[in-house]
Amino acid sequence: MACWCNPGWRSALALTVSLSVAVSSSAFAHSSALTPTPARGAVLVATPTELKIPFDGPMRVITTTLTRANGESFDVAAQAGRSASETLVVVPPALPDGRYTLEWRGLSEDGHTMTGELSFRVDAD
Ligand SMILES: [Cu+2]
Repeated sequence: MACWCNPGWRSALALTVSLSVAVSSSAFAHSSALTPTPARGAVLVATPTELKIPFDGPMRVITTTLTRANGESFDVAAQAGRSASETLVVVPPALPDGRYTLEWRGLSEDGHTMTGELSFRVDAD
């Protein structure tokens, strides 16, 4: 979870981008992501019907990107809400087995850019 209004966080961001999942529960005082569905790191036996990321305040999600570990990307941008919402819902296409990361970027209610990600695995076999 990144909020650009915290100078200390801003300077540390470059070092911690890859650890955004680990720090997502840190106590930054802005709209932040709550427990997603599926859970982070979940292993699913089928494509999830939807990916849900609730927030503790209004978030206007601007971009969503779903990528497979092999670099393949899936078009889910149209699922990003244009107005502020307290839940991001992404309906993925049928996903072959693999590890996936959903990355999102949005504007918190205070106007600051927030980012986050949700990783999971699909293993139908
Ligand atoms: Cu902020």
